[in-house]
Amino acid sequence: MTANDTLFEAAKIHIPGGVNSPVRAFNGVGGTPVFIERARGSKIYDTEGRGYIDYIGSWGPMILGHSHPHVIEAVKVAAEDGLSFGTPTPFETTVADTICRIMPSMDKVRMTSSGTEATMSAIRLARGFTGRDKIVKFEGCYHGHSDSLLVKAGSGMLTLGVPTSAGVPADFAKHTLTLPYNDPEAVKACFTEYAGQIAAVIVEPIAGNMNMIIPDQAFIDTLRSECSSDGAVLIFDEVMSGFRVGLGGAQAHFGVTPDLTCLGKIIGAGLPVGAFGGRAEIMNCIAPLGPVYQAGTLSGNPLAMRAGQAMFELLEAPSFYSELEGKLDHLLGGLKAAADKHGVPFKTCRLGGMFGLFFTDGATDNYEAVMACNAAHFKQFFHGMLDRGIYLAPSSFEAGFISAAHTRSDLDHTIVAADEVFALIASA
Ligand code: HOZ
Repeated sequence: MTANDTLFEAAKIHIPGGVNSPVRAFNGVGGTPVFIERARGSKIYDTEGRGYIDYIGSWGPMILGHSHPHVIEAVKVAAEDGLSFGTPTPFETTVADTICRIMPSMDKVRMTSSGTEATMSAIRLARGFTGRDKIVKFEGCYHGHSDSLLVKAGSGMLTLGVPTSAGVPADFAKHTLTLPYNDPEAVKACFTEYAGQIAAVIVEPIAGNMNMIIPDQAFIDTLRSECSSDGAVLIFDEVMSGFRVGLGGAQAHFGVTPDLTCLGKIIGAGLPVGAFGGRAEIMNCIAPLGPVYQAGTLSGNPLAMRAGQAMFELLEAPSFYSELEGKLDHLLGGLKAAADKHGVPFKTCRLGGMFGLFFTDGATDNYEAVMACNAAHFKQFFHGMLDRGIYLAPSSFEAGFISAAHTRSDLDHTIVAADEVFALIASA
């Protein structure tokens, strides 16, 4: 038994499954999760000091790379000033101003402690604003783990093969209408059937919880037009795509203005935080201004706010995102060439610093297509890469992330490792 195995056995005694979030458990790929002790730049290190080139980046927020000195300094200064006050702070205002400037769809924004709280609160707000109960979500999209959103969900739910959770009362789930992703006709038909009853449509405008899908412009445009004509609230869940696919997120990419936007861990540079914001008319319905209650002692935590503001200062550098894209073009081009060399069906996609890997030569544009990818090839690829010091998400349903700290040498090392692993897959 390795030292890492021993850690996992110890963790399982008092932590269900040994993990505090299911996608960490390696259920989708088999084997023992690697216990990480520290991280710097593009790398994370296990308890025996072995380094891995990290393409998860704490599921998105480490866009500058781990332990970036500018962010760490901000956190150190903030920690000296106190960890939590439960009062307003000037730092919340600074971050709110920054977010609303970068994403002009938001007149106002409310901080939370996680993306789950952001989406849960946005749904409640949409229901309170419209006086309607039904919400629309899409198959394979994951919006955190509040009850009404755990229906046909992605991420860990897909990894575990249980897209609808036990413990969600049928009375809650009956208000959630689930439609196929990237299908404008299904959206139109739903609004015809449920005209005047839909409070909100919530969508990952770039899906990152069923691998990565960049939907058609027509799908996003249809969401906007149907919500506008029916009086429903359009909610973009940009917990994964926000500030990752580009500074202005998916809404800037598509040129579509949602009514509400949900953000997550990236706005605290990796510290626990989330946010939701949007049109003033809707946001003014939240307590203390309006009747929709929403609260949190740790919301807008001063460490998270000061870390986030430090990160935003660097994200706004003119070439920040084009450099990420250049790195991903090199990486994904190299992976694709290696797969082709060995005859392994393989495709990639990317936007900004976010990417998807698909073991298929078929379609990759909706939930069914992703489910049809070769899961056995992914497992072999994941473990082969892990053995070679490359850390990918332990599920074929999660998007990958690159950071500003990834070097050309990291990328080339990854391509060389992939070449070896594709050769093994081809010979199996
Ligand atoms: N599901 C998120 C990533 N797609 C966060 C990871 C988690 O659930 O722990």
